[in-house]
Amino acid sequence: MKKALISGITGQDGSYLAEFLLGKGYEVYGIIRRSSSFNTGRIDPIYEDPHVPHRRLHLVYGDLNDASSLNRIIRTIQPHEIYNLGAQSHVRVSFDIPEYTGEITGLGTIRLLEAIRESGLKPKFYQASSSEMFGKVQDVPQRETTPFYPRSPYGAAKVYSYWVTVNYREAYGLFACNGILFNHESPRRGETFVTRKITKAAARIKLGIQRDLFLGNLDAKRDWGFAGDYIEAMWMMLQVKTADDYVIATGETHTVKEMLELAFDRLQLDWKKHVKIDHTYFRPTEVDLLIGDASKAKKELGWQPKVTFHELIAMMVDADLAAETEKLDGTRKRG
Ligand code: NAP
Ligand code: G4F
Repeated sequence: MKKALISGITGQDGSYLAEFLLGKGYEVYGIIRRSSSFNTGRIDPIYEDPHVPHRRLHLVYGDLNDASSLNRIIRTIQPHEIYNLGAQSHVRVSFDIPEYTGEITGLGTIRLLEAIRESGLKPKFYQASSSEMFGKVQDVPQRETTPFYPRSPYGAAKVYSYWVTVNYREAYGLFACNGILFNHESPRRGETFVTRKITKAAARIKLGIQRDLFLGNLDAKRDWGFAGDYIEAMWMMLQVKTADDYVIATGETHTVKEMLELAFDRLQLDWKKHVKIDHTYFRPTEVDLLIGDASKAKKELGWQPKVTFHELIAMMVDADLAAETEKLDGTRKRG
C-alpha cells in the first residue's frame, strides 16, 4: 500500500488532499503541531464519516522548525510521496512576522528536503509553491517561464523554497515538483483570507449578527479556483514519469470588489451599505494582478479546473449561511 506524508494536513489543502488520497487507497500520515487549542477541525470529519477509510489516517507530532522531528518521521514512516503544504501562509501577516515566515515557509522546506536526503530514501516530493512568487508581474498571464518578483516576505520565502526544490531535483536526482498554485478557496478556507472573510460576513449580516465588514484593497485582481480541484493537480504531478514544475490556475481574473458583489448579491444584500475600508488591511507592497496560464498542466497532466468562479463563491456563501444558521439555532436552544 502506498504511503503519503502531508505537512500542513490541518490546513485547507491538507484536509482535501488527505480525503483524496484515502479515497485512492493510500495510507496517509499527517504532521500536526502542538497547539494549546484543537487544530484538527478540518480533518475531524474524516473520523466521523463512515464512507472515508479513516483507519488509514495517522497523525504525528512534528514541526517544520524542528529538523529532528522531520528526520524521525521520515525514517520511521518511509513514505512513497511527501506533500509539503505546511507554511505560515498569510501574506499580510508575513510583513508582521517576516523572520518566522522565512523560518517556516522558506527554511522549513530545506529541513524536509535534507531529512529526505539523509534518510537515503527516494520519496516523490511536492512543494506548495505560489503565484505570490510572480508578485509584480513580468508577464500577463503568468506561466512557468515568467520571472519571479516577490512583493512580500511570504513571496520571497516561497521563491527560496521553489529554488531549493529545483536544486534537490538537479543535485540529488530527487523526484521533486513545484506546483505553482494560484489562489484557491473553499468553505474550508481560513477565515482571514479575503474570500472567506467576505462570505462569512455576508452570512452573518444576512442573519443580523454582524453589521459592518472591514476590508482593505478592493482593486486587487486574483485568479481564484476551487481547492478541491487544485489538490488533484498536486497528486497528478507525482504520477508522471519525469518531475517538473507546473502552474495551476483557472485563467480568469476578478477584482476583490467583483467577488464581494457576487457574494452579497447571492444573499440579496447591498455590500456598499456594510463595507468599510480599513487601512490596516492594506499591504506595504501589493500584488495587483494575478492571472495564470495552466496550459502545460492541461497538456502534460490532463488537469482541468471543474468548479467555476461563480459556483465557487455560491458554494462558500451557502456553506457559511448554513454554518452560521446552525450556530444561531444552537445559541437560541441553549438560551
Ligand atoms: P493553510 O490553510 O494556512 O494551512 C497551512 C498549514 O501549515 C496548516 O496545517 C498549519 O498548521 C501548517 N503549519 C504552519 N506552521 C507550521 C509549522 N511550523 N510546522 C508544521 N506545519 C505548520 O494553507 P492552505 O491554503 O491549505 O495552503 C497550503 C499550502 O499551499 C501552503 O504552503 C500555502 O502557502 C500554499 N499555497 C496556498 C494557496 C492558496 O490559495 N490556498 C496558493 C498557493 C500556495 P496549523 O493548522 O497548526 O496552523
Ligand atoms: O485572500 P488574501 O489574503 O490572499 P493572497 O494575499 O492573494 O494570498 C493567498 O493566495 C496566495 C496565492 O497567490 C497564497 F500563496 C497565499 O498563501 C494565500 O493563500 O488576499 C487577496 C487580496 C489581496 O490583494 C488583499 O490585499 O485581497 C486583498 N484584501 C482586501 N481586503 C484583503 C482584505 N485580504 C485579506 N486577507 N483581508 C482583507 O480584509
